[in-house]
Amino acid sequence: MILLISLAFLFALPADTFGAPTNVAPVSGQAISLLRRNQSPRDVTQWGALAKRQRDNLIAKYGGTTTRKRSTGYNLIVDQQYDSSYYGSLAIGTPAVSFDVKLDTGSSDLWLASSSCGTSCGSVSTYNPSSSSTFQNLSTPFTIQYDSGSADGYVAQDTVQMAGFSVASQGFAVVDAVSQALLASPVSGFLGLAWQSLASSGQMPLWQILASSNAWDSALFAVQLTRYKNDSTAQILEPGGVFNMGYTNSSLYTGSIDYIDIPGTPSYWYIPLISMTVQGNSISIDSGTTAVIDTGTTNIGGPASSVQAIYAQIPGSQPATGEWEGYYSFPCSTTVNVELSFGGATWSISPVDFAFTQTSSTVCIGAFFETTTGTGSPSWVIGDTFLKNVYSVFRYNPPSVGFANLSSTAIAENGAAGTVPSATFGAISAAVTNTSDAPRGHTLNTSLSTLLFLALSAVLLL
Ligand SMILES: *[C@@H]1O[C@H](CO)[C@@H](O)[C@H](O)[C@H]1NC(C)=O
Ligand SMILES: *[C@@H]1O[C@H](CO)[C@@H](O)[C@H](O)[C@H]1NC(C)=O
Ligand SMILES: *[C@@H]1O[C@H](CO)[C@@H](O)[C@H](O)[C@H]1NC(C)=O
Ligand SMILES: *[C@@H]1O[C@H](CO)[C@@H](O)[C@H](O)[C@H]1NC(C)=O
Ligand SMILES: *[C@@H]1O[C@H](CO)[C@@H](O)[C@H](O)[C@H]1NC(C)=O
Ligand SMILES: CC(=O)N[C@H]1CO[C@H](CO)[C@@H](O)[C@@H]1O
Repeated sequence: MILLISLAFLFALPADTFGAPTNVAPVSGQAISLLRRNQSPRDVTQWGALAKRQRDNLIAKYGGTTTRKRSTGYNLIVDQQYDSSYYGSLAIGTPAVSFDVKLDTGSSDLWLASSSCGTSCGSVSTYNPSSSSTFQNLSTPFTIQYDSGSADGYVAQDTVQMAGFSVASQGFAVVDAVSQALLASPVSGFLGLAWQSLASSGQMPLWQILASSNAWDSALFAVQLTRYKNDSTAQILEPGGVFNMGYTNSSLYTGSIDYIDIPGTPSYWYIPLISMTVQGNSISIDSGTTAVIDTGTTNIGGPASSVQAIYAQIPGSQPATGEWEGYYSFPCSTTVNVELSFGGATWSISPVDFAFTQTSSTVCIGAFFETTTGTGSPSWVIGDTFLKNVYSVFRYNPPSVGFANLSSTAIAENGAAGTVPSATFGAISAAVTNTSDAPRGHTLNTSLSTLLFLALSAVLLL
């Protein structure tokens, strides 16, 4: 979700827009080793494995021989409320407790609702600092303002695990208050997947620690998002695709990945927006226009003049009113084809995704809405409306965003009844310690102190 941009309707979708739920059948191959959301202390074997890997990492880092250094992992995503939002899961603390978190490439903070958050956090599962032996309070205030609400609390560190990776002393925020309905159960917080420079907490994001510390085979992550909005049997929660960490899964895309570099200092994942056509006709895009690629935004926001030009290509469309201000209505009988280019290949948006929702049997609301961003910020926000149509790759170095066509395997997962993944975290395949901001908040400078800290951790775990 984009910081400080107006998008009021994320959770305003009527739950019954797309039809009544029915039973779904389990699909095989969806499960990875699962631990449910309650307290999940690891057994001795797991601790031993962790200790061994920490030793291996240590040896690798300081020049010895090692069996394994880099790795990959994946987390199954959940599609919440007919493509409105997509979440994954991670585990935090010692003993580790898992939580569902919104996967948001449009922001950079990890935060979780805390056990001291009152009614504003609703009934979601909460993080209890006093139950974690590895919790460290950095005691600095945290506040983040999104397009659709804000969250407040304080900055802390703890061990975070995701998809088989473990980061000791991961900076994150413990949230005591959320201003609006930012959290739709079962989501307990956000996992910001953009760059550290955008982090309200100042902390380096989990993905960036893993990428920069060479924990990953390839310093990138990738996302495939499913489409359920046009499945009349869809439930509130459906399988949402996958979050690949440290690799791309060639079963999920065809052809090559078309990478576009970020044209400046990375903050958001932003790339040039070069051209756009609607029903085959070009929409004028100012040169120098950039777009944020944002898994945390449902739709696509752009400058008013461009959005007007888009709907000018659709006979019978008009500005929508009331709570839909900024959006446009159009006749549902019109099949709208939009194509975008960021400088390389041209990508299409399915007409199904363009038709965001329906307000009557004949009136549809388009997914493109008018928005204004801050001076110097990218003027477009490209959300899930587009991202459901491609396999998206977010690369650390050079900083770039890549897209590829979805494979038939990936497309077959759209609207395919399946089992919703539970909050999960895998066995630890790589452990990373954020050494420059280790416990107690001071900087460990020399390699020696780093070495001692890591060695101590390994010994304590044995
Ligand atoms: C962490 O520090 C903040 C700011 O001093 C404080 O409000 C909060 O209660 C502390 N949390 C815990 C669990 O000690
Ligand atoms: C949903 O839309 C996609 C893309 O156009 C299409 O392939 C699929 O068949 C549709 N599913 C249903 C249930 O209409
Ligand atoms: C790649 O994707 C396919 C299709 O979803 C899946 O069966 C396979 O397990 C995935 N492989 C990895 C390594 O993620
Ligand atoms: C993606 O698929 C479309 C439709 O099949 C095709 O026209 C286009 O060339 C493909 N793009 C790339 C980059 O492979
Ligand atoms: C850390 O210590 C090393 C060697 O003692 C020194 O060369 C380096 O400049 C120090 N770095 C910082 C950031 O203080
Ligand atoms: C090695 C590493 O990832 N260091 C980071 C630890 O966390 C601090 C604060 O977020 C970052 O500034 C460091 O770069």
